[in-house]
Amino acid sequence: MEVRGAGRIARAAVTALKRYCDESEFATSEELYRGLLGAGARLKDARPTAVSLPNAINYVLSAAGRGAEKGISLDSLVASIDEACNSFIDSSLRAVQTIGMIGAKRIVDGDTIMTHCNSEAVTTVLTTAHSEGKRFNVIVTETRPKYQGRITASVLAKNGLTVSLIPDSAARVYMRKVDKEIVGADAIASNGAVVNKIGTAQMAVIAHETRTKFYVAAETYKLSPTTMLGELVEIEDRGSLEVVPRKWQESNKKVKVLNPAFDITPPEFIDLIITEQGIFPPQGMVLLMRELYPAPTQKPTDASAGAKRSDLTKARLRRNR
Ligand code: RI2
Repeated sequence: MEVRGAGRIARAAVTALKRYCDESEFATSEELYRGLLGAGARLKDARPTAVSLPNAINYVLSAAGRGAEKGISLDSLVASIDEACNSFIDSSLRAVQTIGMIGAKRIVDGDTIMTHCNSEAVTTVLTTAHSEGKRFNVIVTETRPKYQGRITASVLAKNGLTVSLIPDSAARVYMRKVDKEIVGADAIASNGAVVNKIGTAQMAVIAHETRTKFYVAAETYKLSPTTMLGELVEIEDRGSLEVVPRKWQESNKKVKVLNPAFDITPPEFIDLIITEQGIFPPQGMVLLMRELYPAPTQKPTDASAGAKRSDLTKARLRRNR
């Protein structure tokens, strides 16, 4: 939880792989590739829900795998891994900026926007709209138990936006005044369901009830290709001490404190998903996923070109294993 936000987690993992290659000593390219596979597996285990993490790691591993298969020298392999890492990071940062520009078009003067948790994609949409001269109000839910809403509120206020912070439990009271709810995503399933910070799904239900627009802002490397095979996204369960103090728990041993970190918003409660590739209804996710990822049973067709492309989203990423 030191690195927060699915996009930042992906970039941090890729940076770790780059350091692993640059700072470790290997005798041969095979040894480096084997080591990299192990490091990638450990990193993937760190946060099970954010699909951006395995997608980013697989992007680097597949570039390294192609080099290793060709039997290139150790120096060349290190160089190609560095190139893949830089390419991912650049594409990720560019994707967030593009989402900011596309999403800002959805905001109009006088809007009241609600958001939940802390999403870089969402804050970029809001700060971009503000920098374009639009004036609107933002309501941020505090996002228990880790209060990431405070980070969002603070970032937006420092950028000059008008912000209110409310308890999560007050969302229904304020939703009637809200024009658009915009949230981020940790993973998007092929049916358009969105996995995001716990509490998102209930915001979506309330938005639905009040006919408030519900938008998701997310980079396409948050698409989960294995959901095309019917696999479910694993929801991370976190410790009880994020919810209650140790002293309270010790004096209430019979109470089981539960702390799921994410929930799933079904596609019927989502109006639009804003990506760097454009805006889609949730039902369009499966088509986008088919375009960006190879069919589950088929080998990537242009995998060798993937690592060289500056636009990551145009590359055929190896599917998330
Ligand atoms: P960006 C965060 O999870 C939140 O759930 C947020 O909505 C989502 O990642 C996407 O954030 P966590 O990593 O990638 O804080 O848009 O557990 O920054």
